[in-house]
Amino acid sequence: MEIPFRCGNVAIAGLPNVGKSTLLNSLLGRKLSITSPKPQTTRISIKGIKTTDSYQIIYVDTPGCHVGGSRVDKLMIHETSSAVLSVDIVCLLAEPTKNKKSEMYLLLEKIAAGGIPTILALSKSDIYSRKELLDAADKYSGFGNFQHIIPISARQGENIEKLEQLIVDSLPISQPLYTPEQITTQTDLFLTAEFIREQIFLLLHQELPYTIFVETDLIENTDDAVQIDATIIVSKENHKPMVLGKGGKMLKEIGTRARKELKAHFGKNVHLNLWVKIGNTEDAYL
Ligand SMILES: Nc1nc2c(ncn2[C@@H]2O[C@H](COP(=O)(O)OP(=O)(O)OP(=O)(O)O)[C@@H](O)[C@H]2O)c(=O)[nH]1
Ligand SMILES: [Mg+2]
Repeated sequence: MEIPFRCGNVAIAGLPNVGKSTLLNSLLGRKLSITSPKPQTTRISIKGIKTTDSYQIIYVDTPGCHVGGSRVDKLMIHETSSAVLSVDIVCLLAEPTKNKKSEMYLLLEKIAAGGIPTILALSKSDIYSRKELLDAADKYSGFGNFQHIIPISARQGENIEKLEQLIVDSLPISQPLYTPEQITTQTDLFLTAEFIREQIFLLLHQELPYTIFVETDLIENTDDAVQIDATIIVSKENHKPMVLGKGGKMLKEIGTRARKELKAHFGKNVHLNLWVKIGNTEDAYL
């Protein structure tokens, strides 16, 4: 008997910094979504598509669910809420011991309201003891009606294939929605700006990265190289020298590191020109 093709949307949801984007990249086997040790790195939902001969999974990496008062916080909550209500399966990520209860409840409430089958993945299993993982599984089983609870480590690749199999088993029988070559619905303009923003998150300290927006101005693809022009937009005059660094050293470092990521993404040499300008960044994601 022929095995029917399965296809569906899967939201990767959870509180900030639990490892959602790292998991997406691990599931896809390539870097698509930016990651950093700072919470609230992901700002809008990112789709990553995995296609095999028998299934297609459209993963939706969501912004960490954080209850804050700013417009960006509200937008991020809206993104995550609509994602967990509009998919076939939710993969809820939680660190065994570090979750802020009120925010976790809010997220669980939203998921429960959708009545969508949910798999709970206990993340970063490489840094927790067996006892902590077992206790967490026990604690969370009382929180919601999970189809499965599974410990994973996206960093070390532990249980990633198993998690994918659990997802595949729950996918609806359906024809693929995208061609096998399509790995995302995000544009190269967006991904390029994200790869640059990632280095800003990794290199600049405290609150500065949260007030910065990156815009890709130009991508020119030739046979052997990609020419990219991008602008880093800062909201305040005094942020400019921080991004530039002494003698332009910081901007150079951001560019060097981003170029490495962009080279891997485009699969060819990248010439990157970066500018810094002052502008309105508050409405950048609205
Ligand atoms: N030890 C360990 N660290 C991990 C693992 N997965 C992610 N991390 C680290 O956790 C931090 C946050 O990872 P992200 O993937 O950016 O987390 P996120 O949930 O997407 O965060 P937001 O987008 O800000 O909500 C990074 O420093 C990752 O390297 C893991 O399996 N083990
Ligand atoms: Mg993220």
